[in-house]
Amino acid sequence: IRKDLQAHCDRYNLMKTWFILFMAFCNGTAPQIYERTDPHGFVFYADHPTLEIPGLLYRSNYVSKEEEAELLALIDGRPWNHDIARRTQYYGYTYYHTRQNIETMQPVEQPETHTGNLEDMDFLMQRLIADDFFPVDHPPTQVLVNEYLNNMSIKGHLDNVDAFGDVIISLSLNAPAYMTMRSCEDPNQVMKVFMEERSVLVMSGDARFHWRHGITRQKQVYIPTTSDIIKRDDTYRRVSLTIREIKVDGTKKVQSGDDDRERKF
Ligand SMILES: O=C(O)CCC(=O)C(=O)O
Repeated sequence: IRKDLQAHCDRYNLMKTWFILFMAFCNGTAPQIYERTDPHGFVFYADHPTLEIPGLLYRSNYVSKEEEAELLALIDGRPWNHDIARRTQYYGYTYYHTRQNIETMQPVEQPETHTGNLEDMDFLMQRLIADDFFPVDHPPTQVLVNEYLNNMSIKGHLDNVDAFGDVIISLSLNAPAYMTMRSCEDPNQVMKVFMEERSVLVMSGDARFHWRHGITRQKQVYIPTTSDIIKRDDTYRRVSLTIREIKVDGTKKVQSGDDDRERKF
């Protein structure tokens, strides 16, 4: 009987081990994420322990849950553009997508309010200026809203230097994601930075001009603060606000003959 019991226990333990391994496989293994501090002393999380990207700042909980809900209600009450795979909206000035041969993305007239008024998000713009992220004489003049469902991505890119100012800010709403930062000079230098919902990621200096940023396709997002894993499945929805100063005179309308090798979608 003892032998039988022992065999039974061994079988049970083996099955338990396989079950744990199977669950770990299904959930994906947690990536190695490091707690870091940005140059202003604020904590951020990244998959590299030491790599420094000058000009990269992070603030968690930059907007409150109430403000997040208000922004989402405002956005969801406005029409979406369906020109590309993910839905988008513009507040303030529209950017002429120089490499996109899509007419609706390159209106002949510059409409000041393509989707919505930037004034509707004024509290946020004023906060970003008060916190010195944008200089007073170069305030943000455009917000591009991107909606990422499932495991939608945005290819690594530099924002057009002729069209946009020196600071690019991404505010995450509703769900987190990782921003992949890759050095233009040395593409082997790469770091994924965690963007929690309600946080802002600020890119200026090198981070804006010498590092590409993008969001890679991922089936899940690891939350370093809780060790939870969020699935990027049909339930996932991240809405981001890309906040920038648009240099209206610097934008370039599409020319026939422009190629689209640098397009970012
Ligand atoms: O969704 C984001 O956080 C990034 C969006 C972005 O890079 C862009 O709109 O150019």
